[in-house]
Amino acid sequence: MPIHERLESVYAEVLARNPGETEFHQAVREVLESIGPAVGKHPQYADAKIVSRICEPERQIIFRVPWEDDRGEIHINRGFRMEFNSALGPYKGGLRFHPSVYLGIVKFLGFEQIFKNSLTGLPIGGGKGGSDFDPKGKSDREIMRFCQSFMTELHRHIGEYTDVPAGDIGVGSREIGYLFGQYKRITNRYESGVLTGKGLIYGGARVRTEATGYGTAFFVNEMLAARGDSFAGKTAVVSGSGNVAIYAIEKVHQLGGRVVACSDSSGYVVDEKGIDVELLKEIKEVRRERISAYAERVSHARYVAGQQVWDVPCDVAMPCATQNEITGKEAERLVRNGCTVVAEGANMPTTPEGVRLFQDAGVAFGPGKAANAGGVATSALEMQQNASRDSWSFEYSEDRLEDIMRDIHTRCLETADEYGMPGNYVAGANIAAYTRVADAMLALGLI
Ligand code: NDP
Ligand code: 2IT
Repeated sequence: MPIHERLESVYAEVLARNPGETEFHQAVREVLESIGPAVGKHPQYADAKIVSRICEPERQIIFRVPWEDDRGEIHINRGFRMEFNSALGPYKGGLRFHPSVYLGIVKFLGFEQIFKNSLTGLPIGGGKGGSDFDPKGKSDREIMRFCQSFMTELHRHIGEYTDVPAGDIGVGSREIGYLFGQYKRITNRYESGVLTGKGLIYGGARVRTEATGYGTAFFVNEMLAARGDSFAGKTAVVSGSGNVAIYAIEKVHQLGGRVVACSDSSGYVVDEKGIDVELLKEIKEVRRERISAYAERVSHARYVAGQQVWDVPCDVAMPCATQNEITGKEAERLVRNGCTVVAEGANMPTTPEGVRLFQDAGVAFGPGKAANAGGVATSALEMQQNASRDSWSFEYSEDRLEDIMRDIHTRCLETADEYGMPGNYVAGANIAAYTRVADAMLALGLI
């Protein structure tokens, strides 16, 4: 889709200001292509240069993270925090530890987060951070020392009313624990609301661990219901086998579907009887092994090394690993194999060509900023519980999550209808999210 003519110069400026940051360009382009109809309808936004302002982060923090490994050797990593937009609330978004992290990835993730957080309807702005640190193969002590060094700099930039990080790729409850411990030590404050995704014993919230995956499955359930269908008898394929993937699989099974394959960056496993989630948790969360270990333990399962999981036929595809994992080639294969619903548990896992192929083929396509918003939404619920020093039950928290996902789904479809693009979840999500942020920015004046 072309960019609305009034937004062409904004995109040119983003390219010029952020050279080489291809993932950021991609994320901005997708939003600019979608919000064209809103530009004509709301001239007040253009007059206030809202889109240009949204594309420029409020604050970008880059810092050195020195740490010592178990042999006493010193390593230097780079840390980032992108405080992108705080019109709706404190900056909110995860931290990613992965060797591929650089400015372009942190910016794309921070930019996406503004819109995702807006869609939740909750009072959270957009931010993201991380490091090019590779947690794979590191000992527990090394992870702890890295997290302590990372927080030694980050602490001065965050706070429960300022910026509230959480997990993302390579950052789970273990890392959040070490980060929180160091924040508490440096500031001498038990400020629970400064981080989310905490362990239950020190201020965490029930369902936060499960929230992103569960939320994505709830979103698919709504997409199916909107087509008069359900999970009953459906097969699904999930990429990844980390936090989002594991709990997406668990909830798909609870909703009556069957996940027949999942993966990691080395390959994928197929289990036609349905992935055994308890075994998957044992392998990935407790033992931190590779996905190939699943096929070693389950005699009827098979492991395929070095290939993408999208070769496996399915009704529903849920990419839950990383950006750009479904290109045109994978999208074509999924469509050819009969896939009718795709929902992104990961952030931007489908390339623009992939999205176009799905939409042209009539596949229901749920973009990440809508489908995976359950994680950050439950983080906002964690902040709410921390602020009131309360702790909700699992059932109540899960009901809240399901309601939020249903509301996001409805908002996407209603907005797509209102702007003349029925069934287009991408347009619906982007326009609904954008107008909420834009209205808040207008109300707050030129800041
Ligand atoms: P985890 O670190 O728990 O798991 C990541 C999974 O994806 C692993 O199986 C990993 O395999 C695989 N993966 C990561 N990078 C690559 C890569 N470059 N190529 C192939 N496979 C890869 O992360 P999460 O489950 O938390 O995050 C997954 C996705 O979901 C990300 O896009 C994240 O931004 C998004 N997300 C996460 C949320 C959360 O609450 N955690 C919320 C919303 C979105 P391997 O172990 O081999 O690296
Ligand atoms: O991409 C995401 O939404 C996350 N990694 C979760 C962010 C959060 O603050 O819970």
